[in-house]
Amino acid sequence: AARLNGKTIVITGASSGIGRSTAFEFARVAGPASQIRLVLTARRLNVLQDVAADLVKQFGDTVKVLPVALDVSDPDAVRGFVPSLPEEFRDINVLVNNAGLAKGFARAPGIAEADMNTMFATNVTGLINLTQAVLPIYQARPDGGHGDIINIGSNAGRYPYVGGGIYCATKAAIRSFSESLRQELVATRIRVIEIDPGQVETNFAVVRHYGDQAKADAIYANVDPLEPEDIAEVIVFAASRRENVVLADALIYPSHQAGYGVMHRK
Ligand code: NDP
Ligand code: 8X3
Repeated sequence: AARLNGKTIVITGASSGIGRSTAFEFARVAGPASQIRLVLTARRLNVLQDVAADLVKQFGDTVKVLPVALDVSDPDAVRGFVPSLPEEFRDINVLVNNAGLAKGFARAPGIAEADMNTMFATNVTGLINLTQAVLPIYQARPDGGHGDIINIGSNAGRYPYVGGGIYCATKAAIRSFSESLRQELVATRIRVIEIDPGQVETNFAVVRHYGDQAKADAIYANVDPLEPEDIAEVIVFAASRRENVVLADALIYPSHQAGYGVMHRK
């Protein structure tokens, strides 16, 4: 898509799952002459370097890829992120706020404070801090500003469930922040886009179960979940619309899901 030509795209949580797939989808849709720049961020730099190498292997060096270690839950790291970018990667056009996680299924009053803090610091304050770090770049452009903020929420942000008190609250907070931000920026060309996936098979369930692969596998047993590519396609579709088109909000389920617990099991 020519609309992506020359763009600099920052993806958080690009070492796995939806974020990783989104990097490949941007490269695929933009095409070989597009000269897009991808800034891939996550905590695990070595994994990002492997993703970058795979991208170059698949798409050649027409896609410029920069892996950067960034823990979004660390406000100082987020503050230092934009100034630390090499100049050719600093003129950001698209920010995909994808890094996020759930920890456990505990119910109050049994919710571990550390889990609560990790979820809020990553999913909410991390996302907001990075958005605030990037917005001035957008606002320096004509017409009040240009650029895309793409926030990955969840069906969990719309329909809270038992054992999801904190995770659901973080995703509801993203939804609320996205809505406010879109209103605050209405006089600009800055697009605020929220993508809310239902069940996607990624490393998400392993992380939620503190690394217990068997419990994670049970979540995806006898269902037909989305693949990360399915969400990546919608993210890149939203970013490659005509500038006056804002895909403000999308809820994406696999066909056998119609709510958190509303799941057809085979
Ligand atoms: P994965 O666990 O596969 O990927 C999560 C990514 O986030 C990893 O790249 C991880 O990288 C990164 N990450 C985690 N913590 C931090 C941090 N503090 N700083 C920077 N990066 C971090 O899961 P998904 O791809 O499924 O998750 C992506 C997003 O999609 C999340 O926001 C999740 O809430 C959301 N989502 C997922 C759904 C699902 O069913 N899978 C459904 C709805 C929404 P690293 O460990 O290297 O830092
Ligand atoms: C992750 C999806 O439904 O497991 O956001 O909370 S869910």
